[in-house]
Amino acid sequence: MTDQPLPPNQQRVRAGHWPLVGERGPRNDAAPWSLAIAGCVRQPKTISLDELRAMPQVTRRIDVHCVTRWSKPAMEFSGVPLCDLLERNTLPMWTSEAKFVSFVARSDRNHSTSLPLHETLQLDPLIVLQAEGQPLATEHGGPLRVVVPGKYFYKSVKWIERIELLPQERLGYWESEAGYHNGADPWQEQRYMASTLSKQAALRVIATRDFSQRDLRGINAAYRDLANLNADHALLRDANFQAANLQHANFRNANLSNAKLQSADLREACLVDADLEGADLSGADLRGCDLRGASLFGASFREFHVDDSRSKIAMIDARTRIDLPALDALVDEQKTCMLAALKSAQMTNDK
Ligand SMILES: Nc1nc2c(c(=O)[nH]1)N[C@H]1C(S)=C(S)[C@@H](COP(=O)(O)O)O[C@H]1N2
Ligand SMILES: [Mo]
Repeated sequence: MTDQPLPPNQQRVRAGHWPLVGERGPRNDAAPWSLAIAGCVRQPKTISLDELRAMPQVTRRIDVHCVTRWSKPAMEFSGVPLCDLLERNTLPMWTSEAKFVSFVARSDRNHSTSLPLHETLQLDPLIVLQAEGQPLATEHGGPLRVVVPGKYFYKSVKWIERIELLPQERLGYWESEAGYHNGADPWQEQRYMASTLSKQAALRVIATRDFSQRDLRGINAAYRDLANLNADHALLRDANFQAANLQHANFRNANLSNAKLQSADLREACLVDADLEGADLSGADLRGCDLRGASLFGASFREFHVDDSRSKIAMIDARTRIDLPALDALVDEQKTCMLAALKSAQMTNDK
């Protein structure tokens, strides 16, 4: 099972490692846990946690693929199949108006996501109570979460409290707030919505070299000269900076998750406190670059899926600043390569 190929541009996390993404805990609420099924149903129902625990449990191995490019294949989850709760095999509990399913969390922002009903029935999500043989940890959605096979993990809501059947689509939190693709198919790389920025608008803002505070998701700035760019607090998720000149650029606190920075020239650039989750920095020039406080889950510094001898590796020197503990967020092969690069940079310095 572990030899199966991963979806494009995903990387396997270290064994025993399960990254924490998004909200860290449920809403503070003394009420006992339960799951409500409501909306276009013949009869709304609420199932208590104890009732869920008493129902027949199934154990399944499900591949987890996060949009920020880490994967954890064949995780073992146990719980109750949603289709059992929806009584698919007896008299379905939904009415003919039901076309979509919205999953709502018991969390401060009422985090949610949704799927078309027909896809939900095909994918048969699991209402999970246990992961890897243990009760589900609170930060991973315990005591109960949804796990939807075959979709990026943002379709799997932690601390599920309510499942609503709807006649119309109601976009979820990441899909409406952050431009995540509503399809979420990892095999088709449906990560983000296409950028809404026109090419002309992109060129205009590139000419100003001031991206600070702006929402420029998905902007295409590949090969551009953006030396001294100010991108402080900019929203640059999924942006393309391949081979761009970004010398002395300021990306402090910028969101660069899944940005393409392959072979970018980031000499003396500031990436302090930037979100680099899933960013691709392979072959980037990071000499004198400051990455302290940057979040690096799923980031890469070296090309993968190519033979070792020719893979492009980020360039660093003794002035590159990076928190060693932050490297723990990298997958094994990336961490090893960065540690080796840091060590040899240090040795050059010592001479
Ligand atoms: N309630 C809630 N569920 C959520 C999220 C969230 O922020 N809040 N984030 C989603 C995303 S983007 C991912 S990748 C997974 C992460 O689950 P984990 O922290 O258990 O790895 O949860 C998903 N479900
Ligand atoms: Mo995610």
